[in-house]
Amino acid sequence: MTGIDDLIDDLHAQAAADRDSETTPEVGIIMGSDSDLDTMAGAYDALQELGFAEQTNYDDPPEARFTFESYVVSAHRTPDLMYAYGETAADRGLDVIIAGAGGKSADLPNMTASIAYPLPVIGVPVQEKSVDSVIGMPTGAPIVAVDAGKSYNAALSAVQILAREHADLIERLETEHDDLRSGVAEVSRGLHDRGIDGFRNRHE
Ligand code: AIR
Repeated sequence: MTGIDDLIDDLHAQAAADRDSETTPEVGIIMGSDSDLDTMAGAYDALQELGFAEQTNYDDPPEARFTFESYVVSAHRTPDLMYAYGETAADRGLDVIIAGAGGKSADLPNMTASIAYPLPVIGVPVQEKSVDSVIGMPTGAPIVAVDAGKSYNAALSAVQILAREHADLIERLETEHDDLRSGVAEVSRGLHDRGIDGFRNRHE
């Protein structure tokens, strides 16, 4: 069984390893519980669509140039792991963190933002009732956040941040946006040309 101390030790060892930034994940996805996974999977979908690969072994990066990693880190059950993750994030090569938590005490995003500062953290309130606790930060302690459940947008925002440094990501974001526009065009024409009944029954 993996203990929390082992996870914490691994994070510190990775931070000390001083790896080339091309071999480390650019984006870290963390969530308060594995029960958040369905909601946080939107970030996974967006990153995959933008050509990011998941790095599951820090010492053995995938071939893709851009990668992300994912962990469960609970602000309340494992505050020591949260602290270690935030504290080592920049030295481990991360450029941006996407942090999701649910419930009324959704403190992982806001606390990680404070610990990892000045690394940007994008908070995802997993439920509507989590919004206030994710975004309610005092002056001088910033967090960027998306609406409840919008982890897909959190990933797009993360890639927008990365794209300031990596021009080829701009093109991927533009292609993503063009696909979105084509999708609207397709349903718009379908709705108009088939009419409402025809559109509703189009798969029959
Ligand atoms: N949570 C986990 N540790 C601290 C907090 N606030 C959040 C999780 C999840 C919710 O509590 O992010 O959305 C319920 O977690 P669980 O594990 O009981 O399903």
